Amino acid sequence: MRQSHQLPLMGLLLFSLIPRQQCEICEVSKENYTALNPLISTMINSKYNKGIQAANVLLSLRLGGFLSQSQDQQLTEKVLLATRSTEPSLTSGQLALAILAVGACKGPDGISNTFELVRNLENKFQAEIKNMEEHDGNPLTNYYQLSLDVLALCLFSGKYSIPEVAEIFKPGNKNYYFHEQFSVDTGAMAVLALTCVKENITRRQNQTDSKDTENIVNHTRSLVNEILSQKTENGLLGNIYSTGEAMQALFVSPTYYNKNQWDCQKTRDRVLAEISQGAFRMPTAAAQILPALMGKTYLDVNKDSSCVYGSDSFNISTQEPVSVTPAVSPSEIEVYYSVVINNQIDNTTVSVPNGSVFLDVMEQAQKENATRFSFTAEESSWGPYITSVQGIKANTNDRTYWELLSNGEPLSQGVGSYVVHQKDHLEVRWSTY
Ligand code: B12
Repeated sequence: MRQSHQLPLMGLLLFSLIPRQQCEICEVSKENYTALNPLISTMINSKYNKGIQAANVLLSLRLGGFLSQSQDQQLTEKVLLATRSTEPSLTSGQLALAILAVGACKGPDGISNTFELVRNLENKFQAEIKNMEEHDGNPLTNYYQLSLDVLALCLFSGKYSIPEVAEIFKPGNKNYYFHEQFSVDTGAMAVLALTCVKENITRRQNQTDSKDTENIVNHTRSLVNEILSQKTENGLLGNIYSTGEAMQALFVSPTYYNKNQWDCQKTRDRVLAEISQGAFRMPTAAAQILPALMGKTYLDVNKDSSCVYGSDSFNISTQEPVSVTPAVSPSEIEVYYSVVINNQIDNTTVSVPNGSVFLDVMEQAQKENATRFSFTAEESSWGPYITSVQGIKANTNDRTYWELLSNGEPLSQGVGSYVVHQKDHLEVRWSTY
């Protein structure tokens, strides 16, 4: 890390960078907490295929203080167990999430076991940077995970270089974009990470080059503006699944935008409406939206305070979210399915039971013709992720993946969640992001 000897000057500069305005957070009021019940029940009652998928959920429920002591213990053990398994090795972002979750507060034993994990994360973060140097700026994973890495290292006293962070997180870097479209989720996570780094510098009067600090501030401002530019008519920031983390980013950066640039209440009310429509049935989706609705952010992770526990008998709503499938429809539906690789197209028509998801269509097509429609999928925190089709594998070093579309439009859900409709034109397309 570079050293500066101009401490008095630095102090002045840093003082001028401290947020002057009180942060405006529009959390759901206590009387309306029942609106959050579907989220909490989705998370508490979910079955996890891989322990690490519980990290997001544990983090979210700990921030809200919704777990009983025994539920907390169970989830923590699950996450810790996953961090110890060597096969498959965790990605840097998975480990960072585990650190945030396990270290979010001190458990009943009064300790948070993150020391070893943080050392391990320092190495994984370096491996991401090395990969970028060797592969045209492409990390092993993505910038969302690099942001999680920096956030966890920053909150848990891990080692990272401030000049390196200032360099990596420059706005305009291709890793903030997929298909040239700004990724609000990624930008939001980067704002949280950069805000933590800046607060650390300020708190410690860290001997950092003032140019690096200034860069971090400017990067944050620019990312906040990009997030705000993705505001939609109905109040969402990006789409429904990026809105929670974008809200967190805007909560922690109130000095970078004017009050009239964001109607926080409108965003919150839209999200509440979507909860009742069943948009957050996936535990990860629920976990990512809950903190913001409680007025919390990942910067509220406090490794020094004891966990707050709720009661075991948390009143989980038994009311099911409104169903999205039409009430009257034939029991079998017909859909068109294509695999598109550059100019080569393989088409078929598949018959599946009404209410089927995209994955059912892919499985049916594969059953009917294994050569043209073979595929592989890996379980992830958002459900099954398509990793290869016809033996062609997605690769982060080349920024390639299998894109999902319906009627020519990219889907905002995965193959395990998207419910197909009669005569849908489904497509998996070999793409570069
Ligand atoms: C990076 C990213 C990608 C990269 C992944 C490759 C890479 N370079 O890492 C790319 C650009 C290829 C991608 C693709 C897709 N993505 Co994406 N992606 C993300 C992002 C920004 C971060 C994921 C991450 O690293 N998480 C942190 C780590 C620790 O968790 P993880 O579970 O181990 O992460 C892995 C999985 O999340 C997986 N993954 C990434 N996207 C998706 C989407 C789905 C549906 C699944 C099952 C898995 C998956 O890749 C990650 C790295 O291995 C998230 C944002 C978010 N809020 O989570 C969106 C997000 C998860 N993606 C989303 C979507 C919709 C997709 C696509 C379906 C888009 C499409 N129309 O094709 C495809 C997946 C298609 C497929 N093959 O199955 C949505 C999912 C919403 C939902 N309800 O299901 C999110 C939330 C973005 C959003 N706000 O809409 N994605």
